[in-house]
Amino acid sequence: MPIVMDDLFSAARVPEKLGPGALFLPGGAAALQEKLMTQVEAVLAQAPLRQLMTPGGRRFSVRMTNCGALGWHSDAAGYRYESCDPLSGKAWPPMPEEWITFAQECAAQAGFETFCPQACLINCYAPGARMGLHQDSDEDAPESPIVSVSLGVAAQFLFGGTSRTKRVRKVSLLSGDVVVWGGASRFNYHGVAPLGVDMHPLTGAYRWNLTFRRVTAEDSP
Ligand code: MD3
Ligand code: FE
Repeated sequence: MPIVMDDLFSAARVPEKLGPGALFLPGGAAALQEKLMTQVEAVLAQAPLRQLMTPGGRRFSVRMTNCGALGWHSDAAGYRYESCDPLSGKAWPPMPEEWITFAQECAAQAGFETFCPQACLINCYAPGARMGLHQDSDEDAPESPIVSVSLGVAAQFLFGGTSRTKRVRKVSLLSGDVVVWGGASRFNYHGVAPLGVDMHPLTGAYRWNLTFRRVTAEDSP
């Protein structure tokens, strides 16, 4: 048998269920990438990227900011969502209406028809930046998925199981890829391998990730 592309590179670039409630939509945001990056720049003008501290006093290698009614924050006091940016004391920039609609369309494709995100966490990876294996458990909306959009330099995403010791699957996330993480996969361990030295026409050496999150129960305001 001849060897084909998929033997050398792992996965076909077609929609795929990565686990229960987890739907990979390769290129799901491909047509929106440039617009999204322009809108990210507008958010940064109001709420610049910052290197947060873990409660244990270590620095995240990823730089972050948020838009939406709530934003994720970390410092010595712990991980939490805040309605104002602790840097400025002002409300986070609003989430663009198109972002909300797009995140809802993605969630609906995975069967989450009532998703209404309150926060968009914006992560920026420079070469070498990484995110260790963790669970996202600072939200009080376990029924709601998280929708993630990757932009720029490709990364190896690590998708683990419900315990830290379960084996992890590596998934390449390219610019424009979308993943919906809900249902029984909502609390799976996950992380991002150190970003390589690479270039992307849209973002230069950087990778951006947008995660759309419900923080309080879906039937709350
Ligand atoms: C799987 N960000 O911000 S997004 C994070 O690429 C985070 O910046 C990564 O993990 C990034 O917390 C990964 C993909 C993601 C987000 C939430 C998940 C995957 C998930 C929740 C459960 C399982
Ligand atoms: Fe996470």
